[in-house]
Amino acid sequence: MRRAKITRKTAETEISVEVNLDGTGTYDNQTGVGFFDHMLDQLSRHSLIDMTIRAEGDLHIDDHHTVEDTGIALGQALTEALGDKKGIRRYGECHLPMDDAQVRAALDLSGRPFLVWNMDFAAPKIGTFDTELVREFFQALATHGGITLHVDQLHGFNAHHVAEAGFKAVARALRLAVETDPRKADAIPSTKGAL
Ligand SMILES: [Mn+2]
Repeated sequence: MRRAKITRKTAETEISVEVNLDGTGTYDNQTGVGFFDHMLDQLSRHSLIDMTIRAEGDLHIDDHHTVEDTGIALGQALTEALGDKKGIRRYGECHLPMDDAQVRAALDLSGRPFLVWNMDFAAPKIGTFDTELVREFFQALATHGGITLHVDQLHGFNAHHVAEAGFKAVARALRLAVETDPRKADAIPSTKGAL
C-alpha cells in the first residue's frame, strides 16, 4: 500500500497530510489560503495522487509558514509512501500550456534534493497570495521529498496562469515518476540498487 500520513506541529503551524500514490486524484485540501488550496487541488487532480491536507498556520503574520510547512509535510508524505521506490518509473516530465503560459517540469525521484527554478511572475501578488511563495513550496517539497526538480517557465505573462501551469506541470511529471513500470516492477530503478 503506497500510502502515508504525516502530522507536523510547530509553534507556527499544525499540519496533517494524507496521500495515496495509487489514487484517482481525489482531494480535500484546506489550508486557510484560498489560492494555495486551488493549487494543491491541481497537484492532486493531475498527479492522480489522492491528497487530504489540513493546515492551521499563523496566517495573521502572512501565508509563508503555512505554505512552506505544507510543502515540508507533503514531501515527507511522498518519501514515506514511496518507501524503497521499487518498481517506479523514477523520472517524469511535462510541458504544460495554460492559455498564455507554458511551464516545463522535469523531475527525478532520486533521493537527492535539488531545485532548479526559472519562473518569473509578472505580479508580486495573485489576489492576496505572494507569488514568491510558489518557489518556497516547491523548495520544501523537493527537499523533503528527495526530488531533483527543474521548473522552467517558457512563456506567460499572467501570474495566475504561470503559477497554475507550474503546479500542473509538476503534477503531471509526478504522475509519471511514481507510476509502476510493468517491465521492471520488481526492481529499484538505479544501477546502484538504491535510491
Ligand atoms: Mn486557476
